[in-house]
Amino acid sequence: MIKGITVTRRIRSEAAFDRLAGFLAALGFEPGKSWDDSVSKGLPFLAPIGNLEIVHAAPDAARDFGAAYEAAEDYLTGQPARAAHDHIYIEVTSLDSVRQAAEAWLAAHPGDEANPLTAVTETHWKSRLFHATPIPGFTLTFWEWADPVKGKPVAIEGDLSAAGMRFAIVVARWNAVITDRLLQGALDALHRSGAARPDITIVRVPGAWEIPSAARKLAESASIDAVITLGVLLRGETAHYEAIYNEVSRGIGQSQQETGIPHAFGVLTCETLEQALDRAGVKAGNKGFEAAIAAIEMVSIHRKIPALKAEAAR
Ligand code: DLZ
Repeated sequence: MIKGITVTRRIRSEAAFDRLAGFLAALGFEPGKSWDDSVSKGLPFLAPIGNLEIVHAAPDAARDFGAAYEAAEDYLTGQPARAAHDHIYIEVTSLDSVRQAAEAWLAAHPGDEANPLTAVTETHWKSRLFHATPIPGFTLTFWEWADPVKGKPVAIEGDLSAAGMRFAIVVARWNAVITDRLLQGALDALHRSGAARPDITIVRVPGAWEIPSAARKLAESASIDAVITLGVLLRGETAHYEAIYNEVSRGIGQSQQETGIPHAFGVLTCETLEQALDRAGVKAGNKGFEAAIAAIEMVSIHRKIPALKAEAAR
């Protein structure tokens, strides 16, 4: 099985070796495990992705590579490089920042190369590049795609605008001193994100145990886009705490899965009242606010996924 690729370059003087190592480290390469024996020494520089690419190019393909490339020699033989692509390409993000870092390093460490850095130029393959020659005869090409998301997975993410979305908030009355704060946090998030008052239905239930049943009824009503569940279970004060908690979380999860309506989970499980207060806006954020934001994001994601499917089908 193929496991990895190592490209080696023999650097003739130790001073040049050290200079190159400093340059590569300054540009963000992660140094690998070095070795040193009586004959030679080596220092790998790692990149997250590597590949072996074979290239066939027309004789004038050197046009993209410019004077620095033309001057480059084969590192092993010291002879002029023969093929335009016999070269190390380093793909980067933020090419201009990498060039700035290279320029700063080369200014601070002047070497023998008169023009160690070329300007950034565009290529015929929809990318931009520059060449760096930190030691004579050793040119590296740094490049990036002109389209910054090319080749990268584009994540689908929900927007945080709640305008036009309908929400139900199911809130337990048990431990109301806490759940009221969770409710205020959730309403704050919804209103700040653009939800309209008539689009928010609040349902109060006796305790956390009753949340799944009300949530399910609302989710099945076809009149809402997401349910936000709010409650507090205190371990010290709740008989059969584990059993109640398991059933509440299972019921909310089941309702979400079986109805397809997003259910945000804002049921706190705490050791003490003080801990619950901290999570309801005193010290550790407001979990009601966070649950409402999650609900908005999930509605947005649900709306985007069918649109993507339709786009893919076209
Ligand atoms: C009974 C009970 C207990 C002991 N503790 C809590 C709690 O910490 N948090 C909560 O939301 N509800 C609690 N309840 C009430 C139950 O959830 C339920 O409302 C009642 O058992 C009635 O079915």
